[in-house]
Amino acid sequence: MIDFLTKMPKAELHLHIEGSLEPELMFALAQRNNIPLPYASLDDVRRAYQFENLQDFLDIYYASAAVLITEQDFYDLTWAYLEKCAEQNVVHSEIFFDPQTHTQRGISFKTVINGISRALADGKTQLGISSLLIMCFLRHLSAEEAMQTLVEAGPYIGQLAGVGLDSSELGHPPEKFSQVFAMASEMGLPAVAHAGEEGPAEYIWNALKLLKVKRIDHGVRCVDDPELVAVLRDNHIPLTVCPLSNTKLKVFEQMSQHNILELLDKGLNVTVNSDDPAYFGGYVNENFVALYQGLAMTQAQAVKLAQNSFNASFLENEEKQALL
Ligand code: ES4
Ligand code: ZN
Repeated sequence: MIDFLTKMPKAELHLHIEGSLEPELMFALAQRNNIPLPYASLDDVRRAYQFENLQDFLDIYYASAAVLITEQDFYDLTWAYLEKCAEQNVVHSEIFFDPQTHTQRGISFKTVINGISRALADGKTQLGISSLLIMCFLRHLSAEEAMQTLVEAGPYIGQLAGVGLDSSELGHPPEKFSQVFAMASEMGLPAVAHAGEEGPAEYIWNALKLLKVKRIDHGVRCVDDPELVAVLRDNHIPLTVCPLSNTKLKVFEQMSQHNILELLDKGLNVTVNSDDPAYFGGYVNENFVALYQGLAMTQAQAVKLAQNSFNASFLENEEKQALL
């Protein structure tokens, strides 16, 4: 089964590129750029990566991003992720990046996007991996700052496939960003948003109604509202679910309690994704293996989840066919 899961072609739709920064690369970049780290060893890092909730994780995740300075750093980060994709037969990836994490500390938008984009272009030619880039706004920052970021992205709009919304969910509901998402839509960018990870089903409703999102990232709390589940199902709104992330951040105490297969049974278009693989214990394949080991996922369910990942992608139909 594990061999089957590895070989099965998959798409990933929920991956924060900053969350793919492995401790080894973090140490190497810290040294290259002369940035102090709060860790003396890899063991120290492992001890630090024990989270009680989303905010515990985010504090460490933003601090670690401080080692990313040059365009080459963003290239190296992205390339390392693409090499993992190649190993795991992830043939298409829709990648989030958080420009504000970097512009806030004086790194230019151009440095960030050029480094990531150059690696993605090489990923296509050298590894045969197709990819799209989704720019996320940090919801703990203001709507004005998100709007400024969207304006800054203007010259690079051809390199973007959409916009997203991430970071601390509770207290930062979708409606805070209604204007920003309306502007993005006018610019021709489709939207996704994290909703219903720690936040209530109401945030999923408002992401749909007010932000007009095409997909919900996480969305596992939709089960609290049967009417919402019906709307998600009838409108074929995909959920990009991240099983290892959810157990590491205690959205579910244990994998055996995760509701992804229940959502699949209800007819929802759910997909399996890694979120922040360097922090949560693995890439897409490790997530599939965890569902097999923790939830007794069958081969047929795995195939369905992988098919969903292509169907839920922003690829055109002909592009999807070419990958299958
Ligand atoms: C994130 Cl797991 C998660 N949730 C919300 N925002 C994020 N950014 C990176 N990982
Ligand atoms: Zn996420």
